[in-house]
Amino acid sequence: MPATNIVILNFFKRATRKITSAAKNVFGFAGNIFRATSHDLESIEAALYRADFGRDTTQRILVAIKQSCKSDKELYCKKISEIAKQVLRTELEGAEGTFVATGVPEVICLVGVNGVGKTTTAAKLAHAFQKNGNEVLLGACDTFRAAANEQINIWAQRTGIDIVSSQHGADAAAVAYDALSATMARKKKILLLDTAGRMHTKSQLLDELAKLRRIILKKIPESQLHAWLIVDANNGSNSIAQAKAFNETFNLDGIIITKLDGTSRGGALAGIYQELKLPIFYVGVGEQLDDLLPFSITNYTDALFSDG
Ligand SMILES: Nc1nc2c(ncn2[C@@H]2O[C@H](COP(=O)(O)OP(=O)(O)OP(=O)(O)O)[C@@H](O)[C@H]2O)c(=O)[nH]1
Ligand SMILES: [Mg+2]
Repeated sequence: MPATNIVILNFFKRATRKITSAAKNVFGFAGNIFRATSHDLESIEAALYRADFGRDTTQRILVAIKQSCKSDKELYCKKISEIAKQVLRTELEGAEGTFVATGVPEVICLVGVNGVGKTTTAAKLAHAFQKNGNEVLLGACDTFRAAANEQINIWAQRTGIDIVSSQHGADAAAVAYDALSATMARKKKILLLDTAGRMHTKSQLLDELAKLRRIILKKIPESQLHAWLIVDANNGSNSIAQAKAFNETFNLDGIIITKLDGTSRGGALAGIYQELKLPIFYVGVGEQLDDLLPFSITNYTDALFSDG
């Protein structure tokens, strides 16, 4: 079957407003520093580190600013913002993820450490896919946390999306298998699996994910199984270690960054991409169903370096 782009979500009107407000937290202060001290590289450097840009990106931005300073002694905040924006855009080249379906059903497994927003993102994605005309089923594979089942079932009810869940303590891989069987029987296009939060340092918990993966691959080809790491923007560069550990277990093929609406560390996104080179499909910008935006380099960098 030829590859069909099944996800073209047009959220851009909301994107600009939402990410701009996220960016005020991230870079409101940096914008001010740029404005007030246009030649004070130390302040600019400190601001970049505070926003969690990490050493490499920070240094590349500083080098670019210094080079421009040589030829232009009267750099204004706006110009510094433009230089930083340009560096960041280059760093993020290729980071915009586009989800392409190679067959039916596609299975997307959401993984990540505790509390990053997996369940909320599962609901948001299900809602967005469904709105786009793709029939979805939710699989409640967090059988570990007592209230998890109830939480995702409430989302399923609110969105009117089919769900397969089991008892607290059940085998998560068995739930995934049942959910996949139901997806096929009901001819749904996408199965979204919510999984339990697990520390990336606990190999036993990661082994459970490996089992889930093996079970799914008994029924569908590898090209139809996706694993997206959910990363909380507030975790900053710690997410890189998480991503590496999850990647070893589950061959990650994408990332979603949540909580960009309330973070002062949004700069870590660049470092995460540099390190992993995994496409960023969406960003979460709030707790409601529609607070999920396709990742856009232009919107993100504009917002980070806006002086508003
Ligand atoms: N502000 C904001 N809050 C979010 C976002 N995504 C999720 N949350 C909130 O983060 C908290 C945790 O979200 P969950 O979806 O339960 O996270 P989880 O990864 O499933 O948690 P565990 O299953 O316990 O590992 C909830 O209060 C969500 O409403 C986001 O993009 N922005
Ligand atoms: Mg959860």
